[in-house]
Amino acid sequence: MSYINNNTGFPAHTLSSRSVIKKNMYAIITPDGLVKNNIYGYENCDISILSSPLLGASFVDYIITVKKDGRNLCGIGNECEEVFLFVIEGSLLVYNHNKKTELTKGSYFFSPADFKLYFENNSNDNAEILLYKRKYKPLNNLSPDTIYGNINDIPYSSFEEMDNVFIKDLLPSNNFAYDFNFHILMFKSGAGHGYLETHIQEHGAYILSGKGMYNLNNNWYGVEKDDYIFMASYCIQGGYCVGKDDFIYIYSKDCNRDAEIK
Ligand code: UGY
Ligand code: MN
Repeated sequence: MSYINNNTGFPAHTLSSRSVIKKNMYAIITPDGLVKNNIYGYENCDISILSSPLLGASFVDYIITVKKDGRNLCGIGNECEEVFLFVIEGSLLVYNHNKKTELTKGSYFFSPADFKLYFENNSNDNAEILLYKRKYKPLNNLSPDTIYGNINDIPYSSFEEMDNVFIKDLLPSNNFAYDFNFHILMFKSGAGHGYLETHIQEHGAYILSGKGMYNLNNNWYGVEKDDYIFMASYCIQGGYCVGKDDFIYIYSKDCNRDAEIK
């Protein structure tokens, strides 16, 4: 039950949750249980914070319902923080000092550090967005460009040579100006990872379609559309598509930087 799925009030059953929180390792955050946060600069928006440093992430993810006339004109991000916005449902005018565009379902906008990102919902319908921000890790004098696009315009490539798992890269890969990427991973019915991954990179993943069985640090969980998964550095991870529908999620992954000695 939650504001986000219009399911509030007296429960029909005893209280329960599919969410699982293992701070500093992984979390499954389901729509049931989300609560609203008030954040300065956001008008007519319902905001829930998903990953954050308090959970063990180096980044912050938000799920935001931008209602009619909803907007952020104060700007998101600063000279050190880069921002990535993905439209799950609806449409939204999004801009920084460099580029401006109307985003529709499946569209995304990357705004580098130094620029603030602004948005306005000028439509009559709600827009549902996933917002990600992180501290940019500069390298030499490289600087990434503002980028926008739509996942439907990016072709799938086979994932690790499998013919039933596919991937899309939303930002340029093999370009050291960028220190993270967003990807779409799609599993056909019955398909799964070839192995359980163990890696230094973190992920925040939002399930766009279907159902899966997902392994997080050697524990199996059922997950489904609109669930969110946080995977910390070195969290063992992988899964299978369960059921008829393709299992698809969008996820962030840091990249192109060496590990630091503190
Ligand atoms: O790119 C990745 O690391 C991705 N395959 N991880 C994941 O799906 N959990
Ligand atoms: Mn991974």
